Amino acid sequence: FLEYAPAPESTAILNLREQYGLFIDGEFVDGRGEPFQTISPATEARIASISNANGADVSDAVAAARRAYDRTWSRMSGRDRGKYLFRIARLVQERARELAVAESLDNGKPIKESRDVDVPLVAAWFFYYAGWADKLDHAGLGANPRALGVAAQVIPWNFPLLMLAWKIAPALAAGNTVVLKPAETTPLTALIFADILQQADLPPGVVNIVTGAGDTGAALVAHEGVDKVAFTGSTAVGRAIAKQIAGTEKKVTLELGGKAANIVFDDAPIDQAIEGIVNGIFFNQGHVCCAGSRLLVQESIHDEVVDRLKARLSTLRLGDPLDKNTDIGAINSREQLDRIRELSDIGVAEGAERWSAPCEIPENGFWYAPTIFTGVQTSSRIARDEIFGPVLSVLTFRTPAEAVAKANNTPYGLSAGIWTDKGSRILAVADQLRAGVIWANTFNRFDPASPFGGYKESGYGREGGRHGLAAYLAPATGVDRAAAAAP
Ligand code: TXE
Repeated sequence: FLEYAPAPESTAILNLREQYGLFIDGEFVDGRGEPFQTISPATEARIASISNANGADVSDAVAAARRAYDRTWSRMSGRDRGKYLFRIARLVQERARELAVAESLDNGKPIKESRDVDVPLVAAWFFYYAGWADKLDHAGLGANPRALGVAAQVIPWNFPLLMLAWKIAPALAAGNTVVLKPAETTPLTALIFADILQQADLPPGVVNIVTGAGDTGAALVAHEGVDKVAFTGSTAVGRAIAKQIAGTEKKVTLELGGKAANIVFDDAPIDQAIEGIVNGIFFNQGHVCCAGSRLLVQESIHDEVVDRLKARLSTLRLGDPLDKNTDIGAINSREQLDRIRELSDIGVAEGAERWSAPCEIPENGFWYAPTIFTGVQTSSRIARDEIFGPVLSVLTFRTPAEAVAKANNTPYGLSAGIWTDKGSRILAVADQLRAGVIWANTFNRFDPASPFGGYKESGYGREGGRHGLAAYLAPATGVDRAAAAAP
């Protein structure tokens, strides 16, 4: 037998600073608000002090983005913008290890995920949109579409760097400038990314990063100098943002919560399906808006699937996110852990049966063992609310029609999965599902060319692909600025 030898990545590669400033107009500056600490959720140890942007700092950032838009970025050819994006993509690749270690340290996700999934996808997003920068005529909005101007982007903590890439890459390719606010529990990689922007010689003000909590985000979204708002986060905040900007000229895209059904038919390739179910809900500790958090399994194979899931989950290793052997990392914050515990306890109170994988939970930090609920009623909270943690609710169905009805019985509509051997069934079921992204015989696969986004309370607008680019463009009107500015 091979001995299990922990092999943690070292944080020495990070050259961590004691204090991180805001990134405004190409420089790091101190925020005027009270600085806050970012901690490792795996140990609760302090990582660094982070500047807090107040309203005046947000105004400075928006003004810098406006100047950069007027003076440089909107006058530059698409091909030149593309060169900057290619350069950023290559620098992300060169500094991949550092970014992966920083992400796992600050967020709590296993290093093998940040190293093999998050950071490579960040580079892929910049490469993909770099290629679009000089092809905007093909974005589906007719000839010479215009950039919108200054984009305010507010992102969550579950994929800090990847959400940054999803937001910044299409915005810049389309010719917008950006003020981005990372989540307060995970600011670190956005600030290292600012360093990469300096290294890439991106003109000052094209991207500005303001750190802070919800009030910083609210000030940014409300700022009158902003032309476009892109938000990923909770449905509650998404709703508040939509209300706040209703009646203004700002454009908005919202990517909110989810409660995806992962539908497993009795003819599914079962080994593959078990891995897909595990990946669907336990990837990134279930902090995934498109997580397959409701398993809909055909009644005849329910017991077999549940037994096999329990056996598989018993082999997962929970622990140090920087250990390359870790499968399940830390929950991102105490608040999120409390939310998961509360909903999980409600599940028990509502009569479902809870089973948790036999993990040793570290003494410090925020942890939750992979958990499965069986005997779940469709009306129960754990079948309806987004838990956003490593908790799977198992429900059953008998016929494809019942599977579709149950899958759609949710206020959300972000994603879904279908597992079956029959191609015709995949197409028939997919046609009836109200979900923006549908995977067949796989789950949680992402590609920059695929549009991602939801129906119903999962928000509106699409990120990724041509649709994600179009979300940062308007059809040409009057004088063609790009042509007028060209030499
Ligand atoms: O989200 P918030 P939280 C869901 C998930 C989770 C729940 C709460 O169910 O349990 O939301 O998470 C900024 N104006 N998702 O509280 O508050 C905030 O600073 C402008 C799903 O962390 O929505 C952060 O940068 N911005 C989700 C970002 O919004 C505001 C990902 C998200 O935080 C603001 C995260 C305001 N009034 C949570 N208030 C997904 N779709 O992937 C807060 N923010």
